[in-house]
Amino acid sequence: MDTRAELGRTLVVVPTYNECENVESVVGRIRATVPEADVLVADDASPDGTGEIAAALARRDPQVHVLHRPGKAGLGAAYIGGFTWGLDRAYDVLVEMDADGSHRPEELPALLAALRSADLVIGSRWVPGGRVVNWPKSREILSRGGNAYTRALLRLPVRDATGGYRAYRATTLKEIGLDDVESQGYCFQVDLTLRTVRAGLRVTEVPITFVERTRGASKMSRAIVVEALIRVTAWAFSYSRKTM
Ligand SMILES: Nc1nc2c(ncn2[C@@H]2O[C@H](COP(=O)(O)OP(=O)(O)O)[C@@H](O)[C@H]2O)c(=O)[nH]1
Ligand SMILES: [Mg+2]
Repeated sequence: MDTRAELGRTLVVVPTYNECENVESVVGRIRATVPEADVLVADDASPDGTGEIAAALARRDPQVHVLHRPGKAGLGAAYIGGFTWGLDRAYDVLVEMDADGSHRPEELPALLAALRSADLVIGSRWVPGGRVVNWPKSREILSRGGNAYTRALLRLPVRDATGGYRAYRATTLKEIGLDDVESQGYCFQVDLTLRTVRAGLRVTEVPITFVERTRGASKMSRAIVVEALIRVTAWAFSYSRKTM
């Protein structure tokens, strides 16, 4: 499907930290599935050489780019860097996609199709039709529980506010503003969802099949979970004070 006519130019931002076994495969799958879209690998100076592999891919393909960042600064900072790079170059659609194969590039056309009548599309594990493959029960409980807590406290009309497979219109990112976003892991996703909803913009969830990585290691940590818990709770209280 050619999305250019209605949506304009698309940039898929893929953050990487030690994804040497995954980066070539995910970039190849994106390019094969959505050939009109450009790809930006946002690498935090991965010690395993991911940045150099991405640079070699970029030399072979003018639609692949690399943002070499100085060191590991978290997922949120990598996305802000990637989005800023894309907005500076006048892309109309900015996509978030993990490098580890969890977010299947083959599902990107469905996200982009939904963006025609939305300002943010979230690839969702927790709407009917969404699934998770190869997750231990503990990760599922954490994600479902975290999302239930977030939805209840922040009154977000979204089932998968922590999901990181997303398509934003450039206009959405400009309107919500990225300069003062400090949150990192899952919290980054909730932060941008909250900003989009509070700006009165349209958020749509599209069911996805999330496939846990088979190569490389997860960077999820206790600190990322604790950060999300603290910030979500703090946002709920600061907002209710403001609206009282
Ligand atoms: N640039 C950058 N990418 C990161 C960082 N932390 C995680 N990532 C990437 O973000 C994506 C999701 O991370 P992952 O470890 O799979 O988290 P999980 O899916 O929650 O277990 C992967 O593509 C990672 O390589 C970071 O600090 N910097
Ligand atoms: Mg992952």
